[in-house]
Amino acid sequence: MVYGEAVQVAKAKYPKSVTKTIKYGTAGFRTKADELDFIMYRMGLLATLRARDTKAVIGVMITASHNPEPDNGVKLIDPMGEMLAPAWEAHATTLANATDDGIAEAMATIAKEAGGIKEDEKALVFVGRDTRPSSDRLRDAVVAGVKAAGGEVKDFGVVSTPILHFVVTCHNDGGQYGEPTEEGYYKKIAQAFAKLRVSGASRGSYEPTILFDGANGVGAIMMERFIPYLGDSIKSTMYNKGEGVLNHLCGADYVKVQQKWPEGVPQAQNSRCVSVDGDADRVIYSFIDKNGKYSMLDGDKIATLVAGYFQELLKASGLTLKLGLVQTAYANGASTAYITEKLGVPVACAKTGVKHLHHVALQFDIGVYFEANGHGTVIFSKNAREAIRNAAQANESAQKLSQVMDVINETVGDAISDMLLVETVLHARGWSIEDWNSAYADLPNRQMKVTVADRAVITTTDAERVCVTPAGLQDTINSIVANYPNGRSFVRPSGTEDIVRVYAEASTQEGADNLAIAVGNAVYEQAGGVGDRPKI
Ligand code: G16
Repeated sequence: MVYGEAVQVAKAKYPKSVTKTIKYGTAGFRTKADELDFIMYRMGLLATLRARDTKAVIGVMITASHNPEPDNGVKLIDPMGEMLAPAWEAHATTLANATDDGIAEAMATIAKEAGGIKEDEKALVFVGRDTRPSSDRLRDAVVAGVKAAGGEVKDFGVVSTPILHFVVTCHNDGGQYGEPTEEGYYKKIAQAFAKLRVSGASRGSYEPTILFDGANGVGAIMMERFIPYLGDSIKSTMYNKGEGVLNHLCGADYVKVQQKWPEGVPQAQNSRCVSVDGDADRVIYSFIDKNGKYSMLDGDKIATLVAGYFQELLKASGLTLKLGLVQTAYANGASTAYITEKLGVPVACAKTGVKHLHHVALQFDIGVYFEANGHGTVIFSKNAREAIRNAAQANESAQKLSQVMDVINETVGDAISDMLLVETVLHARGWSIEDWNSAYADLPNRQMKVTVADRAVITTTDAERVCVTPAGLQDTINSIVANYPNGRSFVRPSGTEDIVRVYAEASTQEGADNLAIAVGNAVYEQAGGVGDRPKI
């Protein structure tokens, strides 16, 4: 039988262990690690089909990123480093939900719908994994899936998500974007970064020293390997290198959501602390000023810093390229006002998930896209790339733009490359982190999680800013928000955790906190809350 081996191996080694329907979410499949073996195996099968379909290498990253350590997950990477195409997300869901005996039929249907994928064509899949204890075992399941479908695997071992995206892209474009190895990634970015500070690493109020919070995950390992390539251009002191629990009381998600300094990092005044998440695709800055006041600089602050710098370089170079910024509903209202009113850069809003932001950013020549949680990058159209490279021969600002382009990992949000981009802009401006932070003041905000029996009962529209079901919930939210000056709030089901997220902002922190609690309780009451009532 066609794909018969896929069924046999599934039944013998990776039988389906979960009956509930599962869906390819914001960033692939994500749940408790011990429920994932059969899904990993099936994603190995699917990646092989996709590799044949595209006649290119496909990436499989085993990670649950910001989630707690006992969780795990899988994201598939398309040929040019993009997230898996939407039609294939649907195929992934179909294959994950098939019975063991139904695997062959599901694979045959996918092959047919994709226009006739041949069973015996070559297929190569690149696999990477984070540092979770379960990731090793789940890698074996992915490899078994690829092999059962007749494909081959190149295992990159423990690697960050953005590096896996980079090597997939470089392999598929014949090395144009860079050398398709982990070392190739370090070399390309470090060289571009060093060139931008040949005149000295210190400048004005800028000092090239950072505290690096590795979230006890793969980001710490990647950064430690990266440091020798960076030489004197930046001095990074490493914390949370793996001695503690992954993402626990540290890392980008903790710092952003809790608005707290990461544990394990000394509270040195006026030092830049850089926190990455569990697979190093998000970054958040924070610092404590000379008066002991703590501030956190998130993806909005990064996006506005970067967009402002690009605008300046574009103006100075005389290049007429369309620059734009893409945010989500989580973007702080003050950041959107700053970028549109003060900088005059157009802003678009997309649904949560970098795949959505990336898609919208394609409408600009230079598209800066960032989620407030620190996940994002900058992408350049072919036209922009050529115009910048051509102008770089005779124009200093265009040359800088060209070098900055090489510091950026365009394939996906990348904590380490984004950090070096931020450091580049701060250096160019001679700014301390305090100077950067003073560009605009965030509206006080609060995020909250609410547990409900079935988060699918919540559906949204208008880039997740309006709740459609359960009926009446949006009216309740509107009437609560009306009580808070500068109030704004929305709710949406998470695509990575089994919870509903609540976002609230208002003119005071007390207002934002109370708004979040009130809206959280409305969700609890109207959307089937379970367990404890929401609290901060
Ligand atoms: C993933 C996605 C992000 C998203 C985040 C939270 O991040 O890649 O785009 O913002 O999950 O998503 P949700 O609110 O749907 O749970 P990561 O870093 O965990 O892969």
